[in-house]
Amino acid sequence: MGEMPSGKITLGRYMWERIHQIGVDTIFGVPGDFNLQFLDSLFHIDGLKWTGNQNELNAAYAADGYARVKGVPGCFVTTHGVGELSALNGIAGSMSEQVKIIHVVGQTTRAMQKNHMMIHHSIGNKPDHQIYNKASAGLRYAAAELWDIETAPAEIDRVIRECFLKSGPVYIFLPLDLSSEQVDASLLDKPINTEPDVNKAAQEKAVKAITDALQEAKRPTVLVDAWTQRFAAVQEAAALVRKLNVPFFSANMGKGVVDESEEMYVGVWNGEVSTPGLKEVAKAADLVITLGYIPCDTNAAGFSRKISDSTTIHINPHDVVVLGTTYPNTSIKSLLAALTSALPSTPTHTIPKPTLPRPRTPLDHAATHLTQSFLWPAIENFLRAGDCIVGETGTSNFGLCDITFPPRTRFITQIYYGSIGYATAATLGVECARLELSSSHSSAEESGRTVLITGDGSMALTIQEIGTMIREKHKSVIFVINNAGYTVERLIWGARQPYNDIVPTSYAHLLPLYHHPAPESSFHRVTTKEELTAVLAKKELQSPEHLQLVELVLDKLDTSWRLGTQLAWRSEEHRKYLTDEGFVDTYGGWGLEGSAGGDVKWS
Ligand SMILES: Cc1ncc(C[n+]2csc(CCOP(=O)(O)OP(=O)(O)O)c2C)c(N)n1
Ligand SMILES: [Mg+2]
Repeated sequence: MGEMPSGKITLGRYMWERIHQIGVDTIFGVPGDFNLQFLDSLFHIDGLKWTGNQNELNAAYAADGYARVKGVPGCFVTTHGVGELSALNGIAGSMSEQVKIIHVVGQTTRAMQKNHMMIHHSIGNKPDHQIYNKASAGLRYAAAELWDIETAPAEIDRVIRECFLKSGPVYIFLPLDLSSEQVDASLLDKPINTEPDVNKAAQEKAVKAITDALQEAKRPTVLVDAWTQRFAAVQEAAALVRKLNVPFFSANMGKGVVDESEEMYVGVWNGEVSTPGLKEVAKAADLVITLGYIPCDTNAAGFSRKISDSTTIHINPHDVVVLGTTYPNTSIKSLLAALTSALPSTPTHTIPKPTLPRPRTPLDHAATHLTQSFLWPAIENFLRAGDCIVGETGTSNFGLCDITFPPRTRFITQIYYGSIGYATAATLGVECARLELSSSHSSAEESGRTVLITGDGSMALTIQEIGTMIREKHKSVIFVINNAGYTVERLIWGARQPYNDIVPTSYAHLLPLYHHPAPESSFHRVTTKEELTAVLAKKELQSPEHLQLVELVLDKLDTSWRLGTQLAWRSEEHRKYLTDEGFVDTYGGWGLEGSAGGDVKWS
């Protein structure tokens, strides 16, 4: 952090100083005439950097990726109306997935607002300039609707604190004229308290209830999920599973939150869509402790991970539910630390780690062309410790959930909100954050790489952000699955319908379009298994000096078994649809034992 300013500073400067103080070093966004002046003041702050985006939706996604990796809010700036509205889908994703975001909106001046002036970007003859602010009201935890210079600094501080406590988006609406008014720089001396208040009495009660239940249990297990990461409790979760020393699992969204290289880690417990043997081990538990659990369809295999209240403890971000009884007003990070220290140093349970059956052999193992069943194990071998893996909605997320991650992996993906295009633009923010964090590592190997795996349909939505990555000299490795369209949608409905096709794209032209410095050696097209093996071994991908783009040509009816099985599980009719349409059935029978369809009412 640079020298603290003294005397009077503008409100714009005050806002950036506050945002920088909480650990934000990169600001994303798109300029507009209602934010330009206060954008200038961020360049006066040592260590604070502007990374402009190709559009506001991408800015929101990039800020989201940044926040997930750095553990501090992602921050981006837009302009009145046109800019702030374009970002809304990204903001909703951060709301849905509990990602800390500060969205700064440069608004029209207060005089323009009071006089309902017909300023560009407004609607009607007597425009309400706050109409766009109202549009985002349900998609944020707090908003500083700044108007008065006396209260503005405290309002900014309030929403920054809320951003940490709620772990989600907050807004700062800043009328352009107000941004240049002056406030005391001494207000910066006292840092914003971003820690939640801990109700010790509530925490003690909850810890006691959990330890009592653990005493009773013969075969407890733990299921780690993503809110643990969003609410900054990763280390506490790792300490807990180590001290408990019982076999534990992750949900799809919780992959990599606790290292998969941990001694007692078993794998991804995804209800009926789990590798053979795994769900039997999970079901044998007489007590399940969930950490930061998200039981949505895409994270619970179509609601097929049945866990009953009477045998479950949910440790949620703000409360704990022990066998159906709720203990409110807790905070996951502090609670996990207290729980771990309350456990005996010699583990109560001695449950050996289960031995699972050997991996199945895919029916298409003899094919020479590239297949999904060959791709994912190859990606597993390619990944290494410290990598940030960004996965996209589509076949790629399901493939990624099928492989084991090396230590210190961070998995960035929107499995709940699932807005396609997210992953490509988020990759920009992920790499910015990874580089900021890795400046403390001694070697490039230790700090890993940023690896994006996305689909052709998804990438099309946000493809321009690759230009920003090239401009920023990022060295991320990007894999795009070219399977001629929306395969995941084909699996759901309309296998061969034209609405599931996309515009054929020549990926070889992408890097030159954005002035990539070495496009020939950085673009790789793969159609066979042999080519994939050769490309993954190249030094350009192992230790990239420039951004790398790998086009993976796959059949449009090929899918990762996890996705096929999740859909086949819905009903016998759907299983038949998949077979009749000729989708690749990796292991036969769609990987299901017995008949499909649970008791979920889908319609
Ligand atoms: C913004 C948005 N629009 C539409 C959808 C619906 N949708 C979900 S997945 C998908 C297709 C993804 O295709 P692709 O990225 O090519 O992945 P594939 O399954 O082919 O690997 C679509 C259109 C969505 N989730 N988000
Ligand atoms: Mg596709």
